[in-house]
Amino acid sequence: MAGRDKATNQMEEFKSSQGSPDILTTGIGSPVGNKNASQTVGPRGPVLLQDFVFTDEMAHFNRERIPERVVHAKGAGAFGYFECTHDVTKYTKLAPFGFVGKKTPLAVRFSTVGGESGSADTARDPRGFAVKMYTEEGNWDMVGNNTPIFFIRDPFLFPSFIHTQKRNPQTHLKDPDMFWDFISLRPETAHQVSFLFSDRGTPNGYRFMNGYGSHTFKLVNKEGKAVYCKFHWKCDQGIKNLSADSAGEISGTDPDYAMRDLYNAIAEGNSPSWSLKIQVMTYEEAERFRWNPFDLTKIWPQGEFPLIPVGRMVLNRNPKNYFAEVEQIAFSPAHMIPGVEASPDKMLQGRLFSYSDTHRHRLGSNYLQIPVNCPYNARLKNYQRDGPQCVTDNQGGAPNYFPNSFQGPVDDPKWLEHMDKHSNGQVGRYNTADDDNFTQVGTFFNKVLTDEGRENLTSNIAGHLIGAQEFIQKRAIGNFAKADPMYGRMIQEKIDKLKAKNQNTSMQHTHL
Ligand code: HDE
Repeated sequence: MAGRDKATNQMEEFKSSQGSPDILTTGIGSPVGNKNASQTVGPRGPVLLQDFVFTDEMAHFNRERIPERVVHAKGAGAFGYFECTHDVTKYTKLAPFGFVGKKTPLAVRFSTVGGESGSADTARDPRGFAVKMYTEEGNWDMVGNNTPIFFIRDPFLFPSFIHTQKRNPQTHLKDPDMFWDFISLRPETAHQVSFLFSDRGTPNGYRFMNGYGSHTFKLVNKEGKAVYCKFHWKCDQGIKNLSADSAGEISGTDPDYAMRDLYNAIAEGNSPSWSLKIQVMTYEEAERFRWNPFDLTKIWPQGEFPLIPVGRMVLNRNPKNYFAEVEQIAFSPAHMIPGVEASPDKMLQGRLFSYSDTHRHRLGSNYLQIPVNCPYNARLKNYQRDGPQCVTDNQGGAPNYFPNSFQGPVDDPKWLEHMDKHSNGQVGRYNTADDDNFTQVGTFFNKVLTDEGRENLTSNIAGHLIGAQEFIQKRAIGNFAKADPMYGRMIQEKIDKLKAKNQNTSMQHTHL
């Protein structure tokens, strides 16, 4: 129909792709005679237990929901390919980077973090940027965000941090005291909070933002030599952000704004793309670097570690079914393939455990058999068998134990991981709370942001922080001031103005 966008017109498009309707069946495939009436004794009921047509439908409906993701619950997915455009084989043997021109199919899921699966797309929040490449050496996931850094540097703090971003346990409301209490007690959050409250905290949909692997990873080449690396997905559409006001307005008028925008762009053949670049640091450079190169609250300056081009990702297919291909897609930083390995980054190490664990809870222990998760470009052969909802041939009559004398799959030392040396550090619980929390925040405030950016950042923080109690406000402002006294001052001034304004309004109300 004229004037309707592709997303709005999806039902109509389905209709035109069909000839006549198929015959309706139950779950066992048996044809159904009447879909409008349950089987009853007489026209007024009761309903018969023998009515499998009805109970089959109702029992399935009762089980439709699976747990939503504990974070990143609201998201949009798309499919496409990665094309290698530059030779980086001196750094890595990663299959998708095998030769210039090589194409690898992939899936992407973009998301917000804190809101539930029905929440608004334009909320101030980091955006998830998760990529799954289906390579011949297995599925490789890069589960990143649209920011190169994160709030914390020890994974043990993550559950608490997320609790403060979600709902108060009694009121079930978002709680500014909880949010700013945690943020101000853990000053390593200052860098990411500064990104979040700048205009970058409200990107204009998913097509106009960068993505980052964020962590430090290890790349390993064919000769077994390793370097450290950071991944950057540079948006070919250019960066576009929403102002705080328009983000707020859109969350009321079209809470699914980002999802709709991505769907329509792809459906109209307007495929968005991102260029993949890497930064590389040798082991020797890592030893000498003035910051901990494995600290996720910090970036590697591009002046010292320049971006090296690798390839391009193009998204050109929408999901055919949201639940099957997006709700059930299961990303994990632990899904790595030869050529990329974990660095000592504590946050990455914590995530290596967490994701598969949540998938086993959310999707079941055979989650890797779900079509969108299965490594369809690789030859999957192993000794894993059975479990709930096994939907493959369960590897037929192949031996289910190792070692065996019956041609079961064998390991090959050529695929061994890179052997790392770890310095003989002492086992302990190391407090990293004061590991230079402010130098890079100062650089962001002074050098990266424009005057307008600084204004927006400080008014966005003030507008949110004013909801917290005064002692929390003071502590938070004290932290920002450590990055730059002007940063703290600008927030304080805006809070004072807001307070005066609120007081005036309440006085006017008392006069009425
Ligand atoms: Fe996640 N995160 N995360 N995260 N994360 C999840 O996994 C977790 C972190 C990110 O579209 C969960 O499947 C821990 C950083 C994305 O399906 C969960 C820690 C970055 C997605 C989880 C972090 C991310 C998730 C929830 C700290 C960017 C959505 C459901 C140690 C570099 C992926 C799920 C998708 C999802 C745990 C921190 C990105 C619970 C423990 C840092 C894009 O497993």
